Amino acid sequence: MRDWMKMAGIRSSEITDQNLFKRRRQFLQASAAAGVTGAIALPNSAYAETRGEALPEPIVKSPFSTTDELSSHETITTYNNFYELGTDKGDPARYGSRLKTEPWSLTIDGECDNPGVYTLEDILKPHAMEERIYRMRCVEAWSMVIPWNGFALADVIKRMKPNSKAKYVAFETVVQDDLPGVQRNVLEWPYREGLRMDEAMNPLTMLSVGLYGEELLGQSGAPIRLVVPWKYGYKSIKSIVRISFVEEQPDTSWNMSSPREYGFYSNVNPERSHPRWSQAKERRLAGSTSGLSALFTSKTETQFMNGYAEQVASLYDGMDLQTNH
Ligand SMILES: Nc1nc2c(c(=O)[nH]1)N[C@H]1C(S)=C(S)[C@@H](COP(=O)(O)O)O[C@H]1N2
Ligand SMILES: [Mo]
Repeated sequence: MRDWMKMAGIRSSEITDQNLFKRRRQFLQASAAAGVTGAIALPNSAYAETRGEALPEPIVKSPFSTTDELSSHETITTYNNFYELGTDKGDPARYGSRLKTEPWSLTIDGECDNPGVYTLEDILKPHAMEERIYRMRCVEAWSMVIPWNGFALADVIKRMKPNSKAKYVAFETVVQDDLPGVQRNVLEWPYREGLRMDEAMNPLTMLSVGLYGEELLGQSGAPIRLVVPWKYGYKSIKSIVRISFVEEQPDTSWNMSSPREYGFYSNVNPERSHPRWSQAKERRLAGSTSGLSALFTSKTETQFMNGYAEQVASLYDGMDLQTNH
């Protein structure tokens, strides 16, 4: 393994996967050109195969969108973190179709007047579909610009009528035992996340059901996930089956596994280094840069709260953001 790979935090297995992936695609393209059909079992990671169903119109464009250059659909759906599907960046795309998303229900419980088990339809129906182009920043120092489709989490929370004891919102991901990452105990399942009530109610916080006008694929957290653009990527929990209104700060997966590295707040902060990676800079995986070629692009400065400070910094007035990281 070469030093620049180590410095970039890349495992050799990822390189192998990326190469394999490219070769598989070339093979598929070649066999398509040669008119070979049906006889071969297509690998799950075949990018051309994996497109979500088109979302119904209208999709309203949000004023919260950035004008930064978009990441490509291919980059967004083939370079992912979703540990239930495996720990390599290519695993979520490879195994995404194994995630069973129909039927899907969401349990809403805890301190609210309208708890219950809701179907995905129940949750989506009253809300206008938006497109919001957000910068997303992973703690591993790469970032993407993603055209999400969905709506404000606040709109769903209001319908559930949380009571005065509801100080936090806790989220859980589905646990499907046959998923390759779930079988290995890399994290304690279910994957858990949480927000303080005012963070959850902030208009930037969204529930997403699609991207680029298409339903989410398994690797992106189908059928419904959280998107919190001013926090590190791991707060944006995928494939949500439970939302709970709670009085105490909830446990979160990464904080449980490594509290020194991952705090509850997880606001993007270039001035607070993660013990293993500086957070001052990032590699933007946008335009023509894909996951692997981005290693050769230069890093850009990471912005405080990922550039969303104007909208959200006041939520943390008076808090020490080094301690409350
Ligand atoms: N359930 C679940 N949600 C998850 C993760 C995960 O492993 N499991 N990974 C997180 C991390 S570390 C990141 S960076 C983002 C990546 O989202 P993306 O693959 O859509 O870019 O998903 C987050 N949500
Ligand atoms: Mo991440």
